[in-house]
Amino acid sequence: MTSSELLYSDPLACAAAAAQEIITRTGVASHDVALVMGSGWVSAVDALGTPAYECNAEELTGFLPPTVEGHSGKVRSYVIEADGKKVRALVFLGRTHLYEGKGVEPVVHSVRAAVKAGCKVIILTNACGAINTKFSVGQPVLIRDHISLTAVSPLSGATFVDLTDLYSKRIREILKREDATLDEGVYVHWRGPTYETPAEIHMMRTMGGDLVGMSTVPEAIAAHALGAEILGISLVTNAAAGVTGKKLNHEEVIAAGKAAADRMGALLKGVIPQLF
Ligand code: 8IG
Repeated sequence: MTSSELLYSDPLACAAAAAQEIITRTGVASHDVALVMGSGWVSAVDALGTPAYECNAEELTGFLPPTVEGHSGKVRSYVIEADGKKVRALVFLGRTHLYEGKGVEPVVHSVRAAVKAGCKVIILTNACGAINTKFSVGQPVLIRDHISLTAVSPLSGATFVDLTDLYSKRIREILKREDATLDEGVYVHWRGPTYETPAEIHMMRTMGGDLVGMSTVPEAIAAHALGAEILGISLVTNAAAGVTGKKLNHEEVIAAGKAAADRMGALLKGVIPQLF
């Protein structure tokens, strides 16, 4: 069976195989935390120092080659030391999205592999549009909760998973203690690859959505279902459709992300050891 066939026929076995490869290649029996770096967040990992290990994600079982600009498709292992603690961090530079049309399995494969490789905390970062006008471009926002508008779940079968504390309140409080300027919001998951119409943004605002993007939600659900604690951080890179009257442009979105990434990298580095 090819690695891609295994991904679709037995996704958890595929994740376990990838985890074993990560353990063997890094020589780290158990990582503590995984970070998934979305658009614009890739440079935030510079704050984590020099990686102890790096490979191309596609060398590992079940990982697809990257397709989106700003997503480099690397897997790295870092040692983060602070307060006398030594934390092992697994970092995924880039992710697979639902809009790529390959189904949900490749979207959640990295976080499943991370949990199987020992990670107890999964940090999901993304770039998003702001529905709520209190958020400005370049602002990082903690995800407090989500609304899924894709009708897609990474889970199937009679597994009725509780999502009342999906985005860990414990972790959000630690981040807000470290940086009192951090605000929180409800993230709406939109399949894409189209951005929303202004009418759809109006609908999302009416529903209670603050932020909108095309990632994070399936990964949060899949990792939580395997027992991990989740932190989601969205970097606002544009006002959502119809909010300013301007059209949305992917290049602008990438540029706005880079500007704020350094600050977030330093924040994450300081906070990660406190989570354990
Ligand atoms: I960055 O305005 C980014 N990603 N759906 N809408 C959706 N995804 C996004 C947006 C946006 N901005």
